[in-house]
Amino acid sequence: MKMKSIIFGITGQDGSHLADLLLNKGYDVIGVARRSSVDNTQRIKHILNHSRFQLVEGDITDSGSVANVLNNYEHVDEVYNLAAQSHVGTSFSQPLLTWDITGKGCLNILQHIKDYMPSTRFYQASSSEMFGACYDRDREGNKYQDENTKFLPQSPYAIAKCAAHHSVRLYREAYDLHASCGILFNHEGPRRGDNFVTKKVINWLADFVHWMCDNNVTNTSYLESDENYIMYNDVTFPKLMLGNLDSYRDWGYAGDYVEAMWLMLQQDDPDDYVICTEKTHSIRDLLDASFGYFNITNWNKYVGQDERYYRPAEVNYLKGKAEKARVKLGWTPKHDFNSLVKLMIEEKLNEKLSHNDRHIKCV
Ligand code: NAP
Ligand code: G4F
Repeated sequence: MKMKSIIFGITGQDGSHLADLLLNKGYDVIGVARRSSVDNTQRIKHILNHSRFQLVEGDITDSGSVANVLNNYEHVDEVYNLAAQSHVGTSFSQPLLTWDITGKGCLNILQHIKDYMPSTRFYQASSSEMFGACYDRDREGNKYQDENTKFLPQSPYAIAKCAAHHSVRLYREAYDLHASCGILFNHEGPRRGDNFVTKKVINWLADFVHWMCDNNVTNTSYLESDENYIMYNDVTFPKLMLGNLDSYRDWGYAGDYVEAMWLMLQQDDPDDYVICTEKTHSIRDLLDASFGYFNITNWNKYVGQDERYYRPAEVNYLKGKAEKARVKLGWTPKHDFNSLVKLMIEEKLNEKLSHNDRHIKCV
């Protein structure tokens, strides 16, 4: 029998990858997108006309809207809640909005499932941000987080995610719902939002190498820099401005991680799983790897730091342990950090080439 799924957060990075995966598996997919004054379907353009895909309007902060969407379909097998105000920095300037979307939004969906569709399986997008300042140590003294690590959230975003996470656990235990949480560590890719650090660095680099080409800069040693700009003769290019360079993240590829979401809902019993690569890298490592792709070793000359990009509280160290997912789901990531950076750079360069029909000959 054909499977039917509903994805909240369809227009986001993960929503688009999950839709690709489910359509490939033969599912009917209903994607829920909120009303927007501009087109927000960039990441799902390629499936908009798919015969088994349907896009509907809905907002998870509005319980009536959630009910309208869910009531419209019979025999829904799986509901995935990927919708969130997902930017940690933004959650400090918009904490209440973040709470409404990222925390309460999940409860709006859960409550409806409990009351009207209790046999539908539910996935919640939990986050490694929930660990915040907490980690455990293995026998060798190495820090890690897994399903047993305590939560000590360091942002309004993480607090909202903890509330949603505990709501799912409670509804699973109290009402016997098949509801699972994926505690996903950072995952990226070409569809990543522009204001997350990986994509920000790679977008800037692609523009920078094009600027060098356009100005016939054949050797970076000809470049000068001041606090804000990179200079070549009388032309300038703005430096890459970042915040904290000393935090560590466990970065994986989004395309690999949506497979784990689906696997969680195929298990007989619902549960929570950490999904990660088990490797960690600092923002400095990210700069080494991405500038290194273009053989630029001294990125310090091109990168500045700006207070605006620091957060009032930081998560300094994330490195997961995915043993449970490996053993129970049979899940392992296919991409590592270096292949992820390469993939993101090459996709970005291809995109620029197809837009501008230009060649990067000087790097
Ligand atoms: P994303 O690109 O920011 O996508 C978030 C999605 O939520 C977008 O489709 C957005 O719509 C939608 N949304 C926001 N507010 C909404 C509302 N009120 N009603 C309905 N939809 C709304 O995030 P992502 O990277 O795909 O992440 C997916 C989920 O996993 C999120 O819950 C995120 O917090 C969580 N997560 C992500 C990571 C990661 O590293 N990517 C790690 C752990 C957990 P618009 O397009 O209109 O903004
Ligand atoms: O790329 P980020 O904004 O991701 P962050 O804060 O780790 O959150 C992402 O991963 C979470 C999972 O752990 C998700 F739940 C969440 O939804 C999101 O997808 O920042 C990564 C690190 C931070 O330490 C930040 O302070 O990079 C640092 N950073 C330094 N300069 C910067 C910048 N981050 C951003 N966004 N922009 C900067 O200029």
